[in-house]
Amino acid sequence: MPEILTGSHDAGDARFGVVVSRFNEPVTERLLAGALEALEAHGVDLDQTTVAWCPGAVEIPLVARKLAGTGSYDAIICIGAVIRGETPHFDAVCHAASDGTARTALDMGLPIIFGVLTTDTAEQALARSGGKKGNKGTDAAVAAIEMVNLLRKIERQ
Ligand code: INI
Repeated sequence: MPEILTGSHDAGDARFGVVVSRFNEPVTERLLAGALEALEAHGVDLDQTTVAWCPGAVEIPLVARKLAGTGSYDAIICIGAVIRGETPHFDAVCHAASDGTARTALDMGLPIIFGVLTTDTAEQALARSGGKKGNKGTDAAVAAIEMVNLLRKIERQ
């Protein structure tokens, strides 16, 4: 029988940093609210949580890297909203945000969770930030908790 490793959704004593961008703030503040609610619901003490606001999605990876470098967090949750309809350089912004967060995770050996919406329209972004299609901020927070627990299990092997 193979050994199966999974990460639970019980946050325990884990500490989280959240990077959130101001661009499309009506959306990102809803994503942030979803993330913080989920962290609290899974046992995180929000007094031990840091939220860092940055200008746009392009800036998220550097802020995530700086937070990760402090050694104070078990995972970093990145929150942003890139909307194609309002973004001539949509692809460039999306790539900078997604490649940068992925590289930061590998470089720092820490879960850096990509809770950045990339949608064609503002309506789609609102639907995914606490509307009909759920809340990507909530999903990102739950993924962060799961990853912390999975990596802890692997490190204990
Ligand atoms: N940043 C976003 O987070 N979302 C967007 O939709 C967006 N648009 O539309 O351009 C956006 N641009 C700003 C970018 O992230 C940087 O802040 C800016 O280029 C300065 O580096």
